[in-house]
Amino acid sequence: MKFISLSFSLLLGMVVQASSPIGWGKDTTGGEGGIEYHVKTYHELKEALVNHGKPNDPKIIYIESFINGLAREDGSLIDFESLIPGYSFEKYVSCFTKDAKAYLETEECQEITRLRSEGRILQDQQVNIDIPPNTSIIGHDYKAGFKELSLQVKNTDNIIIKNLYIEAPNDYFSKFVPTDGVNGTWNSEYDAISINNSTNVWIDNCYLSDGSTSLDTQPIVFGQHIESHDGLIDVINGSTKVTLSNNRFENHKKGLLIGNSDSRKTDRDRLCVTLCNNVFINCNERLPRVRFGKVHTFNNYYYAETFHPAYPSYTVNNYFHSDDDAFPQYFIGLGVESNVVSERNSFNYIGNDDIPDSDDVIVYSYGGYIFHDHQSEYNGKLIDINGLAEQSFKFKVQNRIAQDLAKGKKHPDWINATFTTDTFIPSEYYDYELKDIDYVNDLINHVPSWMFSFSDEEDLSDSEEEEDSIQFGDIEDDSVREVAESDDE
Ligand SMILES: *[C@@H]1O[C@H](CO)[C@@H](O)[C@H](O)[C@H]1NC(C)=O
Ligand SMILES: *[C@@H]1O[C@H](CO)[C@@H](O)[C@H](O)[C@H]1NC(C)=O
Ligand SMILES: *[C@@H]1O[C@H](CO)[C@@H](O)[C@H](O)[C@H]1NC(C)=O
Ligand SMILES: *[C@@H]1O[C@H](CO)[C@@H](O)[C@H](O)[C@H]1NC(C)=O
Ligand SMILES: *[C@@H]1O[C@H](CO)[C@@H](O)[C@H](O)[C@H]1NC(C)=O
Ligand SMILES: CC(=O)N[C@H]1CO[C@H](CO)[C@@H](O)[C@@H]1O
Repeated sequence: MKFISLSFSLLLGMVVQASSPIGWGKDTTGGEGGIEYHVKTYHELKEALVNHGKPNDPKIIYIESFINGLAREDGSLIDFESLIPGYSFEKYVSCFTKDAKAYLETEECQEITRLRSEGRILQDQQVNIDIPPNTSIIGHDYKAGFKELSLQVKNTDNIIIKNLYIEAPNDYFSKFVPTDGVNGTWNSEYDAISINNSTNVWIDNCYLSDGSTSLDTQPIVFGQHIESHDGLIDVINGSTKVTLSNNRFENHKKGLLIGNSDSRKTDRDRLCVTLCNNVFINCNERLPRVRFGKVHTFNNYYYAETFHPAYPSYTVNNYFHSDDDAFPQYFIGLGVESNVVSERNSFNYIGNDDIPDSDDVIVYSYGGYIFHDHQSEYNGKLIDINGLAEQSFKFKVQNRIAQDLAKGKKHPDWINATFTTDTFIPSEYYDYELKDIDYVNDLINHVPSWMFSFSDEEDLSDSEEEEDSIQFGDIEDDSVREVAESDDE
């Protein structure tokens, strides 16, 4: 949180929150004109979503507390293990061989597997919450937000989520996959926000992070901290017309996934997403990682460190030196059939003597070859980012040819493709204005706006938008730290 403590005195030039989105999500209106609800508990939130039996009608739900998705109707918190007699996480861990290379298929361990799938269903039911069409969910004061909740923007249309403090939910049934990478990997389910088969979605002015359960607070098992989080925001399965703006993403591994399968050809001509005015701090990868989609990322501020204690960022060039079975970190990931435009972003990557910074953090190709950068900077300098993307694609082609030969696999179609900067042209689809790079570098002092707006409600009502109905309580100088620590309800 060091940026925040540095910058609280800077109130000048507050980012004015537009009342309608820029970019692919421009037609989103959410619950505009609908019934307004004010909710404090998980139960009240679920009731408001039902909207008196008309869930699809417009509704605006103001969140007035830090809602915990583990809360039952009576307010007590659910503990999944206690609901599954005979199961414990320790027993699961003891079902692996000492070298963690294999799961034991003894009768007892098969029973543990069965109990885990029971637990999975319980957690799905508890933490997944479906958002019906025509809904706005808006934080009403600086403590408003969610933890242990997975917002399911699924089979739906026209959704606004804004002004919220959101901690990534934890999977209580994280899975160790010995074959994932050389040393195996902990994998988890539950995204903070999953956008699945949905259209017209705007996520604005939110703060998303691992919060109080950052990776370094988790136990080390099989040589690695248990990664109990999945993505912050996934946009998948035919979803399209999405704008993510004015958000801060911090301290998290898997950021934004746009398209989750190389074989889902129905995602062609979908997955159109705009990212603008966002801040990414110490998020390791997927900012975003794109398959199929037409994605426009402009005026975003990116920052990562090679030496961060919980979320160190390593690339092929400064750490792995090969991408065989490694998981290099990167800002923008170009996957299958992706078409990505990057404009005037500020990419910042800080190294030390052991692991220096390396410009290959900016863009990493997973077989994507359609990319254009226009006027972005790396550590304060204009560099040839298109050249880096081309290099990364060529490197991937070479590696993939070698890997396919070794494994006797068929090459994917992109193996014969030629890198091109001939992308889609965003202005053919919507109007937008590029801000200068100084403005982008200053976003860390302004985004999301409520972190920086203390008790000065004047500032908000002055912004002439419909925001004046929102009351941001008495926010004091250390409000952000308070938000981050108020996790024990
Ligand atoms: C959303 O609300 C609009 C306006 O009330 C309505 O026409 C539309 O059918 C609603 N969408 C869905 C999926 O019900
Ligand atoms: C996708 O969402 C639409 C509503 O927007 C729904 O009609 C359709 O059935 C959904 N598709 C699937 C496979 O669930
Ligand atoms: C795998 O584990 C070994 C031993 O702990 C470690 O030296 C190596 O860096 C790890 N490799 C990766 C890719 O994490
Ligand atoms: C997306 O929605 C489909 C249809 O409801 C479902 O089968 C699938 O599991 C969902 N995907 C994810 C990753 O949640
Ligand atoms: C790539 O091009 C070569 C030579 O034209 C061809 O033999 C091969 O089938 C192509 N591979 C793919 C995956 O398209
Ligand atoms: C639009 C789209 O791709 N929909 C798919 C979402 O996922 C379900 C389940 O996998 C498929 O049946 C749909 O076709």
